[in-house]
Amino acid sequence: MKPKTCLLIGAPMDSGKRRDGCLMGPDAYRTAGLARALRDLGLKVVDDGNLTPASHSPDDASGRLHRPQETIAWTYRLIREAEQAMARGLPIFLGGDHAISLGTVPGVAAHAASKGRPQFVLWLDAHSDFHTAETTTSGNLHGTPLAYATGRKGFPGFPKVTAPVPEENICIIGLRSVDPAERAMLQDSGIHYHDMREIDETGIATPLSAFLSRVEAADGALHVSLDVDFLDPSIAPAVGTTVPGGATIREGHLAMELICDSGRMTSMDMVELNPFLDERGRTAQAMVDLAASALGRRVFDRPTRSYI
Ligand code: 6HN
Ligand code: MN
Ligand code: MN
Ligand code: MN
Repeated sequence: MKPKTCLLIGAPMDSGKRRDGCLMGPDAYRTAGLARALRDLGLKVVDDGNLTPASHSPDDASGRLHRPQETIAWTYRLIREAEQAMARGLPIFLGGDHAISLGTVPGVAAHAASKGRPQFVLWLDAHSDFHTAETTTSGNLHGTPLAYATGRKGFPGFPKVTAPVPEENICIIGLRSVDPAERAMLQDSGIHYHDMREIDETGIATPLSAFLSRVEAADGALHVSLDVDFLDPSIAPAVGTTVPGGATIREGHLAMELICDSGRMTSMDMVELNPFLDERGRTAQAMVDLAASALGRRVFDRPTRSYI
């Protein structure tokens, strides 16, 4: 069998929030040995280098939103790159802040739609990122990509989302910081969401396996969006939006191992790493190790099992 080709696509986007540093993310993953870790698994790895945003007019500091023009320009560029990359392999988008998903998710979903395949999204995050550009109270657009990908209104100036992801095809796991407007919209949506209390009570395998079974049953494509702050800050300090009470390193790996076993993952984001806040690279390393688990690293092979 031909080895799977993983495409490393750097998106050093830093405009989705006010604290600078995520632009160093892609190179921190490279320094932590992402390509080597994946090649050691027998995968083919192509590093596409780093993207730049489309040309755009300069942002000024007057508006409610933080750097909207730059973010829109990145969104245009990433939608196109993501759609094209899907024809070449399994793209791993190296953020950059989570605003990169304004482009990556609609881009991969457009590709799936062109193949007549349903797109699913797994959002591993302390936050739901379900604001629109109109409901955000912080003005930080990294808090909005999931709403945009579902085709919600409230994103003036952004490209039209041609293949909105159906809400029922989205699962969020890891929640522990959700703003009031997001909560109201989530509760009113078809999205499957699981907070850390639920993970404490049932374990992470229960909701994740149920979701992966639905992806399988629909023969869907699966995009995994992994925010550093899904993990507990004690093991992943290099993120601007730490929230205590996150996933343990084993919960993170079990999630990745189940994703790998499902054989469904077709694209991935690794987002919000701020290497400026890291401690001797340990957060970058933890994220690289998780990506390796998602793509096949394990101690023992296990017989394929059915979920639920
Ligand atoms: N992230 N809900 C907060 C906001 O500013 O809208 C936090 C967003 C965090 C964004 O997780 O990528
Ligand atoms: Mn996020
Ligand atoms: Mn987050
Ligand atoms: Mn559910």
